[in-house]
Amino acid sequence: MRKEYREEDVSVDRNSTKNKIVYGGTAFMGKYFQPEIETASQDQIRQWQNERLVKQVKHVYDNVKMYRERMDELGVKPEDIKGVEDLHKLPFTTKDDLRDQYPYGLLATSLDNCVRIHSTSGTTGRRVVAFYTQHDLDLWDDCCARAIVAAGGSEKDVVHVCYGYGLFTGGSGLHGGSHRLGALTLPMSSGNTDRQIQFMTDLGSTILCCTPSYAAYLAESIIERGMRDKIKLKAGIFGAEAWTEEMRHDIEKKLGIKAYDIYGLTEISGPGVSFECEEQSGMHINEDHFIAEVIDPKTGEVLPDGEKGELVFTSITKEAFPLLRYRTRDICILSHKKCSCGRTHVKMTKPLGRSDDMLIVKGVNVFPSQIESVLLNQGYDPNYQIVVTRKNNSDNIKVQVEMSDAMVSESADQLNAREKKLVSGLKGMLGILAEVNLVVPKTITRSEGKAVRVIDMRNLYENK
Ligand code: DLL
Repeated sequence: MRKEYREEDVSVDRNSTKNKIVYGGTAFMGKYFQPEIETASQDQIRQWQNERLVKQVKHVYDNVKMYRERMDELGVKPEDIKGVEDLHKLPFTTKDDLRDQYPYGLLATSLDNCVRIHSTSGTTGRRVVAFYTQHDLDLWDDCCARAIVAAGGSEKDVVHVCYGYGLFTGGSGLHGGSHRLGALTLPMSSGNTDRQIQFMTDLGSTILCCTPSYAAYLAESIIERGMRDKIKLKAGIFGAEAWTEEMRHDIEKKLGIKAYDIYGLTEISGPGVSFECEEQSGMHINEDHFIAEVIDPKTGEVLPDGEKGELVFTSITKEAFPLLRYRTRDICILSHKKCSCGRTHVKMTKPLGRSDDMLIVKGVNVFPSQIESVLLNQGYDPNYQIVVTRKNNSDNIKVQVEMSDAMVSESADQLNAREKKLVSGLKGMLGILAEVNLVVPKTITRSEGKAVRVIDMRNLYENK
């Protein structure tokens, strides 16, 4: 049934990606990975979106009970959706929906057709899992290949991927994009900085893919080891967490490269939902696969271009895990202004904040509620504060927890043991190491309104 997408997909000949990409008689020599898509007229993009949305809505209505029920409740039938102008009639999807439907509730195809699963970091009881058919992976690879080419990449490059591999989408996403492009791919995964630098110098890595904080750390380590003139890097593709322009300039200067942003989320596929081009001002959203809206997070009202609000995506080509109007909680601004790179797809700003309380610490998504559940499970009251700092480009998370009155009289050994137990509980829940300090009762300032649970001292989001 999903064959239609394959026939109508506008894509370059898969076998020709080792060759020059020729468009309109001009050899772009890799300026775009899929020029006919990336530079299509906005009318053409709208037409693809209309056609694909109509099919997608029917697909989810026929195959996903939750969407069928939601649409029935709203009195919307698939036939009512004739194109993007009807998008607002469809229900939103939230992360809670994904948790509630864990694991198979939102699967829109038979499990036999799926070839891959990814999952978001964080381990609150029910995780968020996303499924992919081979076709979904192919389209995701295309998106990441577009990002690599936009960063100046070609089949001649050595793409050093040190995003984590595994359930996290970072490693597999950029890896797939690099393969699709025909570049030489170094599947390094994260960690082991000495080995990263050794491979980078021995094998002449030219494009670095990792989180911006790891890129900054690598840059420092390379300089410390006196290896700066041994590396051949020319570009970096950094994302998965917020980073500032200052950080970009710092990394660019230290490594002598151009640093490009890349955005994405597991629920929608992974990295490559949008990516930066040579202008380095905003990320082009792959609109042939994802329809983007910006809404007022409080009212759900759709906002016009240029207004700041919560980013919402509808995936229009996904087979296995298609989401309608998924609320990302990322605060952004969209712009259809002409871009000097020639790409026509709408641009989003870097995320300017979140409309929920999710933190990204050491690349891992952390919700204060996860921390709270560990504390409560170990018999503490919910009087705590989370302090996040960044030193030498490395994140540190500290949780201050109030003792009960009875605990105050315990010995230092007993309290140490308590702290250790909390550290290990948090490691199990979050997957990262958090420092824990037990503090005397009533130390943590009580709030008259919403409790201030998180003090994030990193200032990651620029004020716009
Ligand atoms: O972080 C996917 C990814 C991997 C993107 C590698 C880019 C590079 P999740 O773990 O599901 O997926 O986290 C998604 O991370 O909603 C944003 O809040 C944040 N995020 C992702 N990219 C950026 C970015 C991956 N470039 C969540 N700038 C998203 C700021 C980002 N925040």
